[in-house]
Amino acid sequence: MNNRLYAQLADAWKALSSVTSVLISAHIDPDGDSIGSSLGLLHLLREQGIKAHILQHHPIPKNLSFLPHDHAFLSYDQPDIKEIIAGTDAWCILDLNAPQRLGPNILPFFEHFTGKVFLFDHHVNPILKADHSHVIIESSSTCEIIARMALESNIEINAQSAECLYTGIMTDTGGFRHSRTNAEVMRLAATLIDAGADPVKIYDRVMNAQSLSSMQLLGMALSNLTISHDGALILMILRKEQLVGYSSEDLEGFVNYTLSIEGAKIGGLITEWEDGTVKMSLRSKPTHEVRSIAESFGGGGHVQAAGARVRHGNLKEIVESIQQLAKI
Ligand SMILES: [Mn+2]
Repeated sequence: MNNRLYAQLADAWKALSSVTSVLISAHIDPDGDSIGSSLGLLHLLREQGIKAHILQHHPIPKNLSFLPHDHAFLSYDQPDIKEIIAGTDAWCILDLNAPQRLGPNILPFFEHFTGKVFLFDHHVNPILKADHSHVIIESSSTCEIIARMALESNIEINAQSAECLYTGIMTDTGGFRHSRTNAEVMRLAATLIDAGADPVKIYDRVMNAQSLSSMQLLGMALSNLTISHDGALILMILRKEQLVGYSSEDLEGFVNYTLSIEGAKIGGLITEWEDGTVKMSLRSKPTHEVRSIAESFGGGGHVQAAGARVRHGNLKEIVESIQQLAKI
């Protein structure tokens, strides 16, 4: 571990723990790391007698609501929110690199905030301006940064905080499987387990939370894959009669299965909805790209993860176009 990377965090904690009230926000579409780091930091601050609350665009997802969060969340539409923010000394922004990622319900408050801003993140190219910026791209997760800040500052990590921080490290490393998984991360996870995080319970609550109907729909989708280009392009297609009674929330994560098939380079989930909209969610291996395909349908995204929605689209024609546009 490069200790120099994390030694600076003791100064951040010193500055942060000298205030009386802190607001914490992370990115829209919350995940294990954004929720885990927000709650992990909240419990560290509250242990020190500092007032701390979380303000975010979306509510806590169902599979993370087991994490201790009593009186943690404020609502952006509660009548006294402006006064609360005006009385806050420091705003900690976690797990995001651009202010827009706070979401439209939070951004206007943030733009008018006059207190100190702290940024803790592990994404590249931070464009959010902060008084105290701690962007450590070598970190597995923002939860790792918060945990190391506590350890560098000789602050005891209480059981509530440990449970939240372990959760984000687990989810951002794909269950200790992705590239940032190393001996140091495993040692940190062990430290959090010693502090009270239960790895078996956390995995079960976070990962085994799919609804039965969602799993049944996945089964149907997997048994009807459309395969072309010698197995390099794999499309999961769901027609409107197959989607009766389902919403796009039920399809969370489906597209990832297309790339887990041996030989797949580009994968996609193409769905046709009752109102005539055809949606596509595309993924590729690092050797390939899908953004240009999404852009040709008026969508966009990242090089390896992009999407588009076509109003009044013809499913058959759209599938054929994707097969022609895919650069394999
Ligand atoms: Mn993260």
